[in-house]
Amino acid sequence: MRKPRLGVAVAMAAAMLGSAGIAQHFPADMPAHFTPADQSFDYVRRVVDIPMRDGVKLHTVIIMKKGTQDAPILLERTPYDAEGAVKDDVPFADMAVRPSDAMFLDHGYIRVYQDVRGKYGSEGEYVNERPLRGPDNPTKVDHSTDAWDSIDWLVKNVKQSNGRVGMIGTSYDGMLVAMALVNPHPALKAAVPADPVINTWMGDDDFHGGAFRLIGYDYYYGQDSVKGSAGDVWRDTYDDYDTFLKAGSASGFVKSRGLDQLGFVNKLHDHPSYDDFWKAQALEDILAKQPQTVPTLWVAGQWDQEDMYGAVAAYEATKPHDTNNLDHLVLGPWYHGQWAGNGEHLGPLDFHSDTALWFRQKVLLPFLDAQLKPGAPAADLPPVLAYQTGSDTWQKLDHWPVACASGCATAMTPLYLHGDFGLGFDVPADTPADSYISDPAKPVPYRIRPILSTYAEGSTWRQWLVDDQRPFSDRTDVLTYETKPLDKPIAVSGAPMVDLIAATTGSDGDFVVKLIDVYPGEYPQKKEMGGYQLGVAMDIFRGRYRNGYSNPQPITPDTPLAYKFALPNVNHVFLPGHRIMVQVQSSWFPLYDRNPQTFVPNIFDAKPVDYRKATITVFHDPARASAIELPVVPVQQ
Ligand code: PG9
Repeated sequence: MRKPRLGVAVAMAAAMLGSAGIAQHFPADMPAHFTPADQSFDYVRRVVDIPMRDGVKLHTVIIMKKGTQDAPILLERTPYDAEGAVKDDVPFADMAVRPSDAMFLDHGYIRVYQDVRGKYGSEGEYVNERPLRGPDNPTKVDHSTDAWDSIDWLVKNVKQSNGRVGMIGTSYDGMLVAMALVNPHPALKAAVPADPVINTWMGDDDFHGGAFRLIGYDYYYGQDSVKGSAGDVWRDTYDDYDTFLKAGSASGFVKSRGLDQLGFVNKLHDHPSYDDFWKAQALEDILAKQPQTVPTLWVAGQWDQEDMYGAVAAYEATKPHDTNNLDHLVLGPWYHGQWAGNGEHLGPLDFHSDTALWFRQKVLLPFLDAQLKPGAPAADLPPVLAYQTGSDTWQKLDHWPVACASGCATAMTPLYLHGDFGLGFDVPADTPADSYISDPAKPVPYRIRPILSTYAEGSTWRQWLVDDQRPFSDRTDVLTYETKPLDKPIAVSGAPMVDLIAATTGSDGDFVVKLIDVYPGEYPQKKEMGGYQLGVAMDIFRGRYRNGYSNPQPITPDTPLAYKFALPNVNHVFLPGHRIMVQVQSSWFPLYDRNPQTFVPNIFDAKPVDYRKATITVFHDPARASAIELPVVPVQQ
């Protein structure tokens, strides 16, 4: 081979050295795996992939303080990122986890977080709220078996464990606790389902009174379109009132954003009524058929804007079969999940102490210690611990509800709508009915506009249930009734029942009824609360379901008909000088989809032509008395 010229030779040599030559001289600054030097940290963090019975491995993070021995495990299963729940780059356990979890680590617990199938680090398929095995789930696995397999592995493989496991979680995670109570592992000794999703059709996240909660679409997009989190569905208007009005029906919104690629979004559309699909999953019914073996603390928030139904419904369903008094209910003055945060305030309400911290230290921890630490004292816990809003006191109760229509020691007390927009405990005189026009083109907003998307920065979603209802009380499409100022306190403990006699010119329609505590016009204790209209219990009912949630039927136009439905549970005292108010309206947008007010088979698919104005008439004469049945109870001094 002939020798190349010098210049060419230099160029060839440089090319031959190529990237290998550079790599030798410039090693990468980034190691393949960085291992933090964490020897001085006061905790141990371990990440494991736990095999389930079908071979799928679930990603699990275990954290405990160094020196932890013979300790109980507190397990949380979640679709919201187990690794994200435990930082790995801070030196102290108390900084590595949420403050509410730090308490457990400080008290010698082993805290475990696990990604559910198909989310974040876990293998397998993600099915939203995967139903328990049965008609809606023909496979061999569900969240009950996954909890069982995980607990089994943990007690056998975490050498610091004392063999006793508790489960805790809020919302979706609370639902996972409730599911683990179905055929529970013998090592599961305590359960804390907090604000759990128990029946998403009957009053938790997706439907209330048969009306569909449009705001769930951000959640399903965020959770179900990717393995991690996708964030919010895109918007081209700042105000969600405009966004959803522009989209038309729920299906209009779904199609405009491509959400029909998501399995659960389609299931919602295909099952608008309370059919066998939902009935088979109703956790309160499933649990009521289970022998109750695990001490359970159901935690509910009076102003839970997401899952206000679940905890109380599950407690009420299981309690009659709970011969060993294993079940307890705590009802706090909280928004969704606030029990784990700061409980001094909610919106403008000031509780004068941290109700959530008190609950965690004085109720939750003693309850778990008693079940999970052999030798710990029994917790002094009544069947029901309910915060009474209005008086701002905790009350120990023997049962829940205290008053109800049947089966309670105390019966309900009707509070009647009167003429001249009055409200009182007497049967109304023969007064003419009141009417309003409900226009689907101008639905009543559920919050003051602009309404930011639910989880957007700056959104007041968490506290909206305590928003001042005054801006709505004088709308011409809202009927507002109120008592005179009270001369003595009136305490309510249970679920108020709406008993409305109304007619509409349409063939379908919604009724939103709000039970409100009106503060005195001047309120020296807190000036800005003067005249405040505080929603105590508010909900919606879709008229097509007046003969049953499985039986949608058109409304006969222009005919007085009875609309009966339950409002959320309350434990409240209306104080002297306050008034009780009831507001009635026919939309609550865009929290709930608009009722077209023309009967169509599936409201998700309503066409523009179906949305029509209707005149609604509410009656209050002796033969057609409309009332809110209140669970009035003696005032505790
Ligand atoms: N309430 C939330 C949820 C929304 C939709 C479906 C399931 C759960 C949650 O906080 O988990």
